[in-house]
Amino acid sequence: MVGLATVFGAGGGTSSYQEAEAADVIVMWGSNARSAHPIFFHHVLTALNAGAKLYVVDPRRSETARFADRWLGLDVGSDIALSNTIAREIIEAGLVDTTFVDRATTGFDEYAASVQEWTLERGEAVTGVPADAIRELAHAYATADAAQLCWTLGITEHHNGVDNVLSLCNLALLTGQVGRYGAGLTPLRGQNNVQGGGDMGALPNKLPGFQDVTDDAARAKFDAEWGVAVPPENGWHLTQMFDAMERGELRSVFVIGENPAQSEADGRRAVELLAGLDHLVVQDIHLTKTAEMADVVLPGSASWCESDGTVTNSERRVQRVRKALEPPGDACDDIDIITGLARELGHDWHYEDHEGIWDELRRLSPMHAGMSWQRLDELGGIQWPCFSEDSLEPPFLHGRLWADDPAERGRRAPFSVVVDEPPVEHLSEDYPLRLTTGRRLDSYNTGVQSGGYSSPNRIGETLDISPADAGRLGIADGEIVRVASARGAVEAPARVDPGLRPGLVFMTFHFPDDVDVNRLTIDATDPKAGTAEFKAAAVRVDKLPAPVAGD
Ligand SMILES: Nc1nc2c(c(=O)[nH]1)N[C@H]1C(S)=C(S)[C@@H](COP(=O)(O)OP(=O)(O)OC[C@H]3O[C@@H](n4cnc5c(=O)[nH]c(N)nc54)[C@H](O)[C@@H]3O)O[C@H]1N2
Ligand SMILES: Nc1nc2c(c(=O)[nH]1)N[C@H]1C(S)=C(S)[C@@H](COP(=O)(O)OP(=O)(O)OC[C@H]3O[C@@H](n4cnc5c(=O)[nH]c(N)nc54)[C@H](O)[C@@H]3O)O[C@H]1N2
Ligand SMILES: [Mo]
Repeated sequence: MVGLATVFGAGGGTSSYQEAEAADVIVMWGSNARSAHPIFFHHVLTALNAGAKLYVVDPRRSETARFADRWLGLDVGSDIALSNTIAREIIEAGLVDTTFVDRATTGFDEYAASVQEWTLERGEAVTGVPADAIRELAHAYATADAAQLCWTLGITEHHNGVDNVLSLCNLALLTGQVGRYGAGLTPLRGQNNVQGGGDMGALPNKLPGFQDVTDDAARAKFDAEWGVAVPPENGWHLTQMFDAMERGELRSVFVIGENPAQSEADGRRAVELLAGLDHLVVQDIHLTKTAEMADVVLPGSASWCESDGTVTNSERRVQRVRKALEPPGDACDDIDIITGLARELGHDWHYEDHEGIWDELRRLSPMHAGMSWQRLDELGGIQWPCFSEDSLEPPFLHGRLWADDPAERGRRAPFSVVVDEPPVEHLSEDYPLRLTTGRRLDSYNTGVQSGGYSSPNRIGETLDISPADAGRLGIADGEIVRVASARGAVEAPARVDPGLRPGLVFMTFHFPDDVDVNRLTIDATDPKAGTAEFKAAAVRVDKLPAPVAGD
C-alpha cells in the first residue's frame, strides 16, 4: 500500500474484481491466486475462457501458473531486474503510451535512462527467465486493450517490497494500463478484512480513512469526537514492535486476532521476545500458541458469523456482515470486549448498536461518508471512496489521469527509479538453497482455523524440492529430511515437485505445531512497509542418517 500511495496518492487496488473479465491480458506477479484467492481467480478464469491471455511470474510453477499461457519462472528476489527489463523492451520497441506519459506522469526521462542497461540478455542472465518470454510479456502487456497487473506476497514479502511495487506501477504508467475499465493494478489482500483494518486506521501512521496521524487538522476532528488528545506521533508497525521489545522500550503488548508466536519471521527470536514481556494480553477465538504465553487471555470473542459489522475486500468494497449464529457460551463480540475495556479505563464508551459505530466512522472518514447502512444494504456493498449519499464512484480509481482538462487530472503520477537488489541472505556453501514459503488451498495461515480439517487429499507440511536437487542429494519422495538455516532447523518429509526449478525449495507455514517453518525464515524487513522477507531465506537440506540396525 505504501508503494501505491506514493505513486497515486491512495493505498488501495485500482480496479474491481469484475473488471478482470474485461481484460485481454492478465499478469499474476508473485501471486498464487488459484490457491490463495479462488474467488478472484474465478473472474480470471472467466476472462481466460473469453480469450484473455494469462502470464504468471513466479519462481515456482504454481497452481496458478498451470493455467498460464506463459509462465515466467524467475529467481526469487529478481523481480526488479525483470520489470526493468520489460520496461526497456517496451521503450525500445516504441510501445510507450506517450500521450498518457506526457499528460499524467512525471520523471519519465530519468526512469527511461535508468532502465537502459536492462537489455533482454542481461535480464535473462539476472532473472533466469528466457529473453523471448520477457519480450513476449512486454509486448502483450503494452499492446493489450486492457491489461490487469495483479500481485501479492511474492512481491511484498521482501526486504525491498515497496520498491518491487513501485517497479510494477512503473509498467502501468509506461503503457497507460491504469485508470480505465478493465486495466489496472490489483494487489490482492490477505484476509477477508485486511483492507478494512487499514481503512479503520489499524496502521501506525494513519487514522481511519487513511488520514495522517501527523496532520493537525485531521487529529482535531478525532479529538473533538472522542474527547481525548490523539498522540501526534506515528506508532510502530509489527516488525518495529519486535525491535522495540528487543531494546526494552516495548514492555506490554495487546494482541487481537493474531498468532505471532507462529507467524513471525525468525520465530525463535519472536517467541523469546514475547516471553520476555512484562505483560501480554491475547484476545482470540482459539487458545493459540501466543495465547498460551499470555498473562491474560480474553477468550470467546465471537467469530465473524456470530457478530455484525462490515468487511472491506481487496477491491475496496465495503460489505455488511450479519450475525448468522448466536455465539457459544459466554463468548462476546470483539467490540464489546474493547468497549468494556475502555469503560474500565475510565472512558464512557457506549454505542446503541453496530450502525452507531459505523455512523461515527462516516462522520470522521470522508471516504466513507456516503455509505449509510441503508445504502450498503440496498446496493449489497459499496467501494470506497464514497463521499456523499448521492454519489457512486466508478468501480476503478484514477480515471482522472485520463481527463482532457489538466485541472481535473490533478496530481501527476511519478515514475520511480528502482534498483535491483538481491535478497538480504545470500546463498553460500553452508546454505546453498533458496527457501521460499507460502500457501496451499486447503490450509490457512498458522493453521489455527484450518488445523482440525482433514481430507484424504490433504498433506501436512513438506519440503518441496526439485527433481534435480533431490537426485543430487539422494533424497526420495516422502523421505524425512532436515532443513536448516542460520537461525534454526526443522525436519519434514520431502516432496519432489517438478514445478520447482533447481536451487529452490518451498514450504508452507500451515502446520507449525508439527514443523515450525518460521524457525528458518529471516526477519530482514522493508523499513518503508515493515514487511519481513518471508519469501527468501538461505537453507541447506540434508538426508537424515539412516537408522542404526536394531534401533
Ligand atoms: N488457501 C489459503 N488462502 C489464503 C491464505 C491461506 O493461508 N490459505 N492466506 C491469505 C493471506 S493472509 C494472504 S497475505 C494471501 C497471500 O496470497 P499469495 O501471496 O498469493 O500466497 P503465497 O503462497 O504466500 O505467495 C504467492 C507466490 O509468491 C511466489 N514467490 C515467492 N518468492 C517470489 C519472488 O521473489 N518473486 C515472485 N514474483 N514470486 C515469488 C511463491 O512461489 C508463491 O506462489 O493469501 C490469502 N489467502
Ligand atoms: N513463513 C511464512 N510466514 C508468514 C507468511 C508467509 O508467507 N510465510 N505470511 C505472513 C502473513 S501475509 C500473514 S497475514 C501472517 C498471518 O499470521 P497470523 O495472523 O498470526 O495467523 P492466523 O493463523 O491467520 O491467526 C489469526 C488469528 O485470529 C483469530 N481470529 C479469527 N477470527 C477472529 C475474531 O473474529 N476475533 C478475534 N479476536 N480473533 C479471531 C484466529 O483464531 C487466529 O488465532 O503470517 C505471516 N507469516
Ligand atoms: Mo497476509
